[in-house]
Amino acid sequence: MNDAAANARPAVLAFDVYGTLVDPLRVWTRLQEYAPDRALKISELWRQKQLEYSFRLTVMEQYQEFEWVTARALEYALAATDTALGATQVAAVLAQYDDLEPFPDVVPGLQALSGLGLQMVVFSNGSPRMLNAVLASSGLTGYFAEVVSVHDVREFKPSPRVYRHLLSRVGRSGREVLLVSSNPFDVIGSQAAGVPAAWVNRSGGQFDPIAAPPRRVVRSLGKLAEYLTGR
Ligand code: LAC
Repeated sequence: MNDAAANARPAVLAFDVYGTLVDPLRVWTRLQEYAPDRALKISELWRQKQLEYSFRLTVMEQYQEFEWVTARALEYALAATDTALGATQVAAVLAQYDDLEPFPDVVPGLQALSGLGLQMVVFSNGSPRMLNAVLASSGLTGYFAEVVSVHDVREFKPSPRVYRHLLSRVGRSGREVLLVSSNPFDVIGSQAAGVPAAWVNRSGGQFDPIAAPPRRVVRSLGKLAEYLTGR
């Protein structure tokens, strides 16, 4: 893509959810009640295994809903840290996945982005039920015209099929859409499938060196709004 195309204002912004709009590591607050000495370790391992299982199931062509993947990843994280929780506690921890907090820049950022007149959609590995629940509990539902789930194609990010599904759902070509994600694997997958991406790098994290870093790197959604308005 040449610079003019890369810098053109997109017609659609497609937002990743977990790690971009809401913080999945916040599950540790509930875990803290049950396993205070290792709550953060469990939540990090949980997230890591959740993604690993989604990648592996896609490569094996053995899709399962993200809810199932999330439950199996928690099972692993608890066993790996020698944490024994009862069925009610496990259910309470899993339920917290429907009740995650937005990052502090998300609401002001979405407000600023809403003023730009672009279509805004959600695009996530989450099942439609999970996405509707987490968007409602975090108060974000109203910002988005559509909720696009990979569930429709029964593969997870970063399969190119899911990015093509996004394009077909919004009825646009790749260069008219901008993926907004904090997850480097998502940014790389999107760009590989011909959909430009902006990387929301809140913490100054590292990009994966298996692809060139994106030119659009922002610290917050507010900075993305400034970038898109050329400020
Ligand atoms: C999602 C994962 C990648 O929301 O965070 O799709």
